[in-house]
Amino acid sequence: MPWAFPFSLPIFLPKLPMSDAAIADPRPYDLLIRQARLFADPQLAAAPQTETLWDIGMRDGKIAEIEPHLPGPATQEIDAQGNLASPPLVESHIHLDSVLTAGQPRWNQSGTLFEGIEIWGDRKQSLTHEDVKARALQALQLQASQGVLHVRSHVDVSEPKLIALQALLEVRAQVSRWMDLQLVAFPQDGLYGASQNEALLEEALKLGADVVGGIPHYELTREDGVRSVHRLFDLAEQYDRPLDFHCDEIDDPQSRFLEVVAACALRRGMGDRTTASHTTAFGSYDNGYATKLMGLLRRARINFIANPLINITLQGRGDSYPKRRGVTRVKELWQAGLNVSLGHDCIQDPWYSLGSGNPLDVAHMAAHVCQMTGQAELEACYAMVTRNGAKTLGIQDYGIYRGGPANLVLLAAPGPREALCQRAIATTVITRGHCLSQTTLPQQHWSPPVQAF
Ligand code: 17E
Ligand code: FE2
Repeated sequence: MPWAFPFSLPIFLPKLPMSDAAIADPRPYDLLIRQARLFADPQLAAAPQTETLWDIGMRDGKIAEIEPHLPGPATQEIDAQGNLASPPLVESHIHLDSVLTAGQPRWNQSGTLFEGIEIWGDRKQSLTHEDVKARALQALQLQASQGVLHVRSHVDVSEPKLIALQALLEVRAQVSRWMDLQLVAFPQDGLYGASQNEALLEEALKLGADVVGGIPHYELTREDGVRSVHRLFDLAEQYDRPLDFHCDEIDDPQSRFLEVVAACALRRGMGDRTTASHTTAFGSYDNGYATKLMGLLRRARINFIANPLINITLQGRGDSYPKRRGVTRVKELWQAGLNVSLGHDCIQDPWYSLGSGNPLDVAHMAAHVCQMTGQAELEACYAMVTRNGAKTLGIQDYGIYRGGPANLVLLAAPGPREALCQRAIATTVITRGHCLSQTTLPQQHWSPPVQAF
């Protein structure tokens, strides 16, 4: 049961004719979506229901009714024309402080993580509050217009003035009416890479960072890496925050910090609040060790985030042929029933000069790199940019159900496979019952020649 949903939400049961709630509240709906296709499970399970189309009435930022036909009236109506109404897309891993800086001050020639960290080290010398805010807002708007309403961003806190963090705390407040943004205090240069970094990370937590970050594979020694994991779990307990590590993002099969993270999570009972991001070395471990590790992961039940767009390009740069794919064992983790989501990681920055901000691009790449092309596998890839991300981010009220938050995206596709295939346009994005973004489909005029020349 790879897509079992471990926390329960109210079950959406259509009622006919009209429900008590509709009779009890005679006010017009603020927004009424007509003729939408819905997932059979409000939390998004496998396939959408194919037969019935639904009207979704929204009032006061909540979903008031879901029925095959709602009489209205409504202040605003949108015809979904049989397309999919999906819970919002979830961006579970991005670096908003570095977005849209590709080529500044220079391009990444080797294409490696390490050259990226060096270039970012130079670029962050010239960070300003306004620079970070403007780029982050542009990226969030780009993502929201493509259906993303929940974002977890890492913020480099190994910069002595914490400029990026201060700016992103303001951005978090500024977007809070339409976007749910979490900030991870991420020590890019290592918790022990410079003497002030540990104190800076703690300061970031005091200032309001939501999540404790780490990068054990980049610490100066293996011992420092292990020590950093223990220290970060201590801080997470002290400040009551979840954890999200950049973990084993390297081709080195000897990089084994995932076992340290999983063991700490298991011993402290923090599995569902712990996330291992990237874990690309897991794709390089031999099967003997990987099998033993999988047993620990099943017990620890931590969350995983893969970033296939980035890691298919960053990793394997030292290989000739055969060349590794550099992505963690997504399919096997999913088959083991563990929670895996997918992140964009970068939008045009020192690590990746491409990036549209669309999670459907990420899921599309995962389907290829992880060879998840069967029907259920494609639906799983879709779940990895929606509800699995919501679980990692700890979002309690995720899904389209009566009484739930009026957050959804209409995609120009009838189901998840088609959405991935076409990277379907998000024609309407609704946040808290408000229509945040609408995109019209491109018009094509097709006119074959009437005679051969
Ligand atoms: N920093 C890091 O350590 N790894 C990454 N993939 C990015 C930033 C984007
Ligand atoms: Fe990352």
